[in-house]
Amino acid sequence: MRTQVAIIGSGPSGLLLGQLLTNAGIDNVILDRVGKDYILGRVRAGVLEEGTVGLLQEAGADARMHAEGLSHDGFSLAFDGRDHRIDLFALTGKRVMVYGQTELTRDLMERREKTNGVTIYDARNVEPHDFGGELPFVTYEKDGLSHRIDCDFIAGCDGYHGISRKSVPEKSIATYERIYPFGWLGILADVSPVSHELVYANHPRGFALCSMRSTSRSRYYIQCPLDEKIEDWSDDRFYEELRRRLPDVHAEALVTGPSFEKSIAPLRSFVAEPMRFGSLFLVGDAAHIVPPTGAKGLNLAASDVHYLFEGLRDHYLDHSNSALAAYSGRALKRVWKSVRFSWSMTMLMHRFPEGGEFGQKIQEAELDYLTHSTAAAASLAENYVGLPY
Ligand code: RFL
Ligand code: PHB
Repeated sequence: MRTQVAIIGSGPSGLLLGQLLTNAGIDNVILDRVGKDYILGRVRAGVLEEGTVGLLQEAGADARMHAEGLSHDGFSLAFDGRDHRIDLFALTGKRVMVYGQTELTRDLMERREKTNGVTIYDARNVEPHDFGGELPFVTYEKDGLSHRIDCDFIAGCDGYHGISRKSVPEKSIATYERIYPFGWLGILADVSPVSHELVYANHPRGFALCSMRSTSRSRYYIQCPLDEKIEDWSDDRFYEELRRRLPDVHAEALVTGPSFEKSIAPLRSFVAEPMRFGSLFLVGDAAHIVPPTGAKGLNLAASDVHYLFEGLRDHYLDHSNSALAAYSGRALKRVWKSVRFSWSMTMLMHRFPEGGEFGQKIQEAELDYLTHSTAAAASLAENYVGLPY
C-alpha cells in the first residue's frame, strides 16, 4: 500500500490530523494497535480551548460539540473555606468548552468514516522505518499477515507509550521530565455537578476537582498517594473524602450516586526535543505530557496538529517546505509555555508531602495574590483559555 502521510495512533491527534489532511485532499492512513471500542472506553480530557474548538470546526466534526458541549465563562478556585471565581470571559474575552475527549474522539471517528478515511485498527507491531532517508515506510501485522505502507511522511500520534518516539536513536533526542509524588483518583457518575462551572480546590487533605461531562454527568477527582489501590475506594469513601475537601457551599450541593468509571492517573511533566526526525513528526502525547491540572494535554495535541497540518498542506498544495521546517520550533515554543502553566497550577493546588511549611506559605501567598490582583488573575486566565497559536 502507498499513502502520502502514514499516521500512527488513532487518538485525538491522529484523528484530527487525518481529517484536516483528508479535507485538503491529502491521502493518509491511520494505524492503531487497539480497536475502536477500546479507544472510546478511555475517559480523559474534558476542557477544550477555543483553538481546539476551531480545529474541530475546520475538520467538520463540531456539530454535536456545539449542540451538547457546555460553554464556560469561568471556574472557581476554592481554598481556606472560600470560593473565588476566575472570570475567564471578563479577563480574556474568551471561553472554554466542556466536552469530553470520548465524545470528541467519537465525532472524529464518525467524520472519518463518512469521508471514507482509512483506519486500520488492531494493527500489531507497528514500526516506522527509514525516516532519516528518502523512502520512509511503516510495517505492521494484522490477522497473522505482515504489511508495509510506503509514504512521504510519518506522523507519530501514538501517545506517551507509543513506538514513534522510541524508534528515534537515543543520541538524537533530548528528554526532560518531572514526576509528581501523587496521583489523581477520578470517578464518573450520572449525578448533577456541584456547580455549573469547574471547581479546583486546595485543601489541607489534598487537591480536589469538580468537573463534568454534561449537566447530569459529573467527573470528580481527588489527589491521592501513588500507592493507593482502587479497590480500597468505595463510592461512599470517595464522596466523603471529596466533600471534606470542598468549601461548604459546594459540599452541601454534592449529589452522590453510583460511579461507572473509577481510575488512578499518575501525574508527570515530560517533553521530548526536537519533534521532527527527518520525515517522522511527533505529535501530542508522543512528544509531551503535562499533569492534568491545567487541562492542557489534549489542547496541546491540537496545537501540534495545527502546526503540522499547515506544514503538510503548504508542502503538498503550495510546494513550500518552510512551515514544515518550522514545525518542531513552533510547536515546542507553545509546548513549553503549557508545561510551565500546568506545572505552576499543580504546584499551587496540591499538597506536597515534602513541601513543608515554606511550600504551604508560598501557596497561600499566591492564592491571595490571585484573589487580589487583576493582573495575576488575568495571567492565570490567559493561560487557562489557551495561548494563541
Ligand atoms: P492518545 O490519546 O494517547 O492516543 C494515542 C493513540 O495511539 C495508539 N498507540 C499505538 N498505535 C499503534 N502502534 C503503537 N505502538 C501504539 N501505541 C499507542 C493508542 O492506542 C492511542 O489510540 O494521544 P493523543 O492523540 O496525542 O492525545 C492526547 C490526549 O489524549 C491527552 O493529552 C489528554 O487526554 C490529557 N488530559 C487532558 N487534556 C486536556 O487538554 N484537558 C483535560 O481536561 C485533560 N484531562 C487528561 C485529563 C488526561 C488524563 N489521563 C488519564 C492521562 C485527565 C486525565 C485523567
Ligand atoms: C476533566 O473534566 O476530566 C478535567 C477537567 C479539568 C482538568 C482536568 C480534567 O483540569
